[in-house]
Amino acid sequence: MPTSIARAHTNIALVKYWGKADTDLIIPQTSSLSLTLDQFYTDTAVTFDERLTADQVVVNHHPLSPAASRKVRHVLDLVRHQAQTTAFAQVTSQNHVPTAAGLASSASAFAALAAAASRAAGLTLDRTALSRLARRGSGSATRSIFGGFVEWQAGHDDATSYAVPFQEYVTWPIAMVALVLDPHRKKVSSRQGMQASVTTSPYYPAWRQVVAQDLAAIKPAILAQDFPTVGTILESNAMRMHALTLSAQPAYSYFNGDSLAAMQTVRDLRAAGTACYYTLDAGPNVKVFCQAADLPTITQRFSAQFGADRVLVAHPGPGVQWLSEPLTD
Ligand code: 2P0
Repeated sequence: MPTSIARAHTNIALVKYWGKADTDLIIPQTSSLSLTLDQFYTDTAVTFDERLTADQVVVNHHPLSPAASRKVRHVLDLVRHQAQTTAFAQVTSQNHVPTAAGLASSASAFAALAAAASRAAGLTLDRTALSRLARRGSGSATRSIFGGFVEWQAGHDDATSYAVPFQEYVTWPIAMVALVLDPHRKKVSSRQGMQASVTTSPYYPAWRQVVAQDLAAIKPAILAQDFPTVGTILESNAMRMHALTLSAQPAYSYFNGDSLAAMQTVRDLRAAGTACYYTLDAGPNVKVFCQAADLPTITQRFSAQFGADRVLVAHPGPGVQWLSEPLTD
């Protein structure tokens, strides 16, 4: 069967997904809203081949063990079921998320896998179906099918839980500065962490209300390009998500000392008149939401604090696309 190659970009949640209602189908407790980023992406090539005796998954030139490729094989099984084939697949993936960045690649990885694997198996899925398929690999991948501002509508079952574009083509001159504060793998995976928060944090019911309010408030602010309102919402939403880690039993945290220092620098920049706001995911790396005109001030400040090689700049990026060229490094 022919090889299909797809590219998908990472996304940063402005209103976070932190908890599942269904852990098998990856149905979230709440909806969420993200911005797809242009700088960080994954290219994935998939070929189904009757001669293979098992799925073979190679990421950044390294073959994955069967244990490490479990989530990938789960998505391949779903594709095989839909396409009514039993052929195993060769999957070759290149992450163009800077290797030491410690930025989440599961969103781009599973979105690219869903697009490449479905087409390689002869399926023609629309973007809603692709979003549902990507969701079965990793929740945040649901949103990376689309570009720009994207809402993952929680739904209540497999058919109703998928992402929709909120504003796919972004003309607003905004940027996201990613600070690489720790390149290592996180100790508590998102999957473990969010489940611990759902089952043990007494604040979880309040989080559901926070998300509903933040989604309702951030959407008109995005459309109005109201930078302080969007920034204020995304910063407080991130802090309230992280309150679910500190309030779990046992408590855990994704912050390190540099995360706290970077947050303080954002507050200092704001106090000095440069509007910018921070957000963090399930790791210590801080992302700073800013206006493009302020990039020189902001990148200089963080380069002085952490080193220029730890300061990466991204802008709004596109949705999933298929490529005709073979993968390159
Ligand atoms: C998000 N994160 O909305 C949130 C905010 C991290 C913090 O989605 O278990 O890798 O595969 O569904 O998508 C990261 O969790 O978790 C995540 P699974 P995922 O982007």
